[in-house]
Amino acid sequence: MQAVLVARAAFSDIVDRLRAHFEVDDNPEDRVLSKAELIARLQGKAGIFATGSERIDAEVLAACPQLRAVCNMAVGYNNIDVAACHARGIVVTNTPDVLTETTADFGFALMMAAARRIAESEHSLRRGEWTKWSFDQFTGPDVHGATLGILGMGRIGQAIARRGALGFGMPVIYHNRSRLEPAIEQALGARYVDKPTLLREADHLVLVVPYSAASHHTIGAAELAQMKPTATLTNIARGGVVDDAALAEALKQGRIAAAGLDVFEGEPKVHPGLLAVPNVVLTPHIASASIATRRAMASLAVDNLIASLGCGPNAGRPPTPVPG
Ligand code: 8YV
Repeated sequence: MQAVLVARAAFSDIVDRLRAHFEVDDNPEDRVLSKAELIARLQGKAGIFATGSERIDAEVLAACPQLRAVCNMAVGYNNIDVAACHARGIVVTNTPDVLTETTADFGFALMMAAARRIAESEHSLRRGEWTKWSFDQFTGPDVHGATLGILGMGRIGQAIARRGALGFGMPVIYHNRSRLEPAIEQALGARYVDKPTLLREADHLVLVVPYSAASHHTIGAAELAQMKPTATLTNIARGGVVDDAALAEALKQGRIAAAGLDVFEGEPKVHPGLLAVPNVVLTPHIASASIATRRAMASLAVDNLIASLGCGPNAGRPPTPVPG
């Protein structure tokens, strides 16, 4: 029987489906595995159910020659050296689609929380600072009718565009590696613009681009300087897409109004400059964390692992492989 590693303790009823096909090391103590521990635990394993946090790089692959499948419970796969996996004939899978709407909900919520100062005002209330109503207390920019800017117009970007255009009457502008089909643009009411225009015109800018060397620090000091001082920035993409130090400084100086961040460079550590400013809403990478969606992601990762290792009804045809 082939053996697999479930890198973090996931829903036991879903992980149990693996036991029909494999010997399962399900990391019951739910330890976050260091690279050395990951390599040690992967010895003799044909596959891994990864969570997006484990770095599966050339060093890990070289040390784990029996590995045949790397199945991420995440739509992003920047934790995996896909080219190195494919060069060794290792199948890589991710979990697209099942998290799109939930993640878009959260991105929108984070944008609204930043604009309407929900976390900042709640913290103030808890500190006992609400002594009287005042006309300008915690005022912020409107969301409805404001221009929604989206950087990265994949599935999640489009789901955010739909929310903004249809629910909140927002003109939508976007920038993406490739332009959408005119029919899709029309259905979303979204206008393609270049990046400088996006930065200049967005009232609320939401980042949904995958992380890669090319998207590293896509938003840094120079880009923040081009944004409106009344604008908000929301990052539900990946830490590293934004230069967190530059953003902390821009928020401190009031160069933009506010930010909503679910992802951070070096998470779970958060840049101290971000922790020190009030005009940012910080959440611990939970954009996909609805109960139903996390279960759907785990289930798809399990289906991928079973099929990638030649078992089950879809043997050899995992539902959502990462293309080469
Ligand atoms: C996950 C994510 O929660 O899907 C992704 O790319 O960032 C999140 O939905 C995280 O990667 C852990 O699986």
